[in-house]
Amino acid sequence: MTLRSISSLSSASLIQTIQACRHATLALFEDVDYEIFCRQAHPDFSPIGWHLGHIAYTEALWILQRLAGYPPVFSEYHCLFAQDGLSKCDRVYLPPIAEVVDYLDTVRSKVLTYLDSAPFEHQERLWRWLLQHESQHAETIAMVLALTQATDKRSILITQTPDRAEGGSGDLSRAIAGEMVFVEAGYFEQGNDAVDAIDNERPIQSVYLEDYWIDRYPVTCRDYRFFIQAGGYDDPRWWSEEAWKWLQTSQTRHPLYWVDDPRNDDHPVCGVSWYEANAYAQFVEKRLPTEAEWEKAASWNPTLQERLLYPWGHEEPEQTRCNHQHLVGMTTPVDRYPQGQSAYGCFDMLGNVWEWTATWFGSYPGFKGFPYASYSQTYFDAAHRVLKGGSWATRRWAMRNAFRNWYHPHVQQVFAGFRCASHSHRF
Ligand code: AVJ
Ligand code: FE
Repeated sequence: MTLRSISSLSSASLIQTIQACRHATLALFEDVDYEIFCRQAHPDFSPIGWHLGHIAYTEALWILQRLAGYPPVFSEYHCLFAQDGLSKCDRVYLPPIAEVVDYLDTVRSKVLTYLDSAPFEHQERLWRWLLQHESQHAETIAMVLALTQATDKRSILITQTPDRAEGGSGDLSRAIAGEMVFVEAGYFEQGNDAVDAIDNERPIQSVYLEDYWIDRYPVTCRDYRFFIQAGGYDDPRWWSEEAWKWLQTSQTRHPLYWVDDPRNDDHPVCGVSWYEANAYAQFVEKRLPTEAEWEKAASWNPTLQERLLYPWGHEEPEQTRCNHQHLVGMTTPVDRYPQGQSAYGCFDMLGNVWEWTATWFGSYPGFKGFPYASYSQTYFDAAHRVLKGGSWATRRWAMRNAFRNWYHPHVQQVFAGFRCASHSHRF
């Protein structure tokens, strides 16, 4: 059983990569005015301007202060942009956009100067972490923009827009509902110990899984409409007590990015909470997969007896394999990427929409926090569920079979859908 390691970066390719990542981050702000920059679109999320400043703060702290040993810069921003500085609702008092962009630029130019002579080979893990840190905040920015657009119809970015949606192959409507693949019982190694691993992916652990079935495709809008029309949101059978309470309080009647148009039928449902995903799974007499089941269906090649970094193998994600990195700018039909299939024949394991799993976010035995103790540790609280796979807005540096995302089960804002699993296959 081998897992080939990701190729190591040279400092020249690192520079190219962090610059490309930054360019994409700033591009998100092209049509943003100061009001949107500072607006808290939802109590669970900070304003996008805060995320932008926090990206610079984090780069300055970990590279300029900790690695390079330079004195602190822009001390007046420390409390504002630190992850543990202010509560989310107090993050709305921000400097002008141009000043925050200047903060980013100033920090970056010092970072590039430092990189000229930095002992890069010994620091690669931290640089890779930083790149993924910016990538994740950039996706949150895209989410908050989508949310802003959903609430006040300012057209900045949209997830499922019928006038741009394209249908799939056409066979999908017949093939899709309930199509599952079989995964045989056995031991499986879960996690990632390569240099790009985030602390919560380490160390690799061996888990035994029984036989199971898992959906070939994520649940589509067509599938999900059936649940809505069958009165799924009014039927307490599908919801736990806690989920039912959330449903009544939030008055939710459909997914957040729901656009009821047949042109979206082959697209994955996007913008569901874990509660909605779980309710749908109950409704179709299935269940959500555990994280390990999801990861095995994405990673394991039973013919080669080999574990793969990506569903298709070891080559890095690109546009023929999956919908990611804003290359399309919205969801795509779930059968669009046959070249991205896993060895078991699952489509869209990476990209398009994040997928909720049944698993509570927690540590693997032997966990060590990096680069700071509480990066993941704070969230090992049996209150967050694991999401896998990445969305159409996920950058390629934070997208792989082992990557773990986490959110509270009530959160609807993530570009998230799901697929179901089952111990037996009755369909
Ligand atoms: C893993 C996306 C939930 O944004 O809250 C960023 C990642 N942690 N900075 C988040 C994170 C610290 C985290 N998520
Ligand atoms: Fe952060």
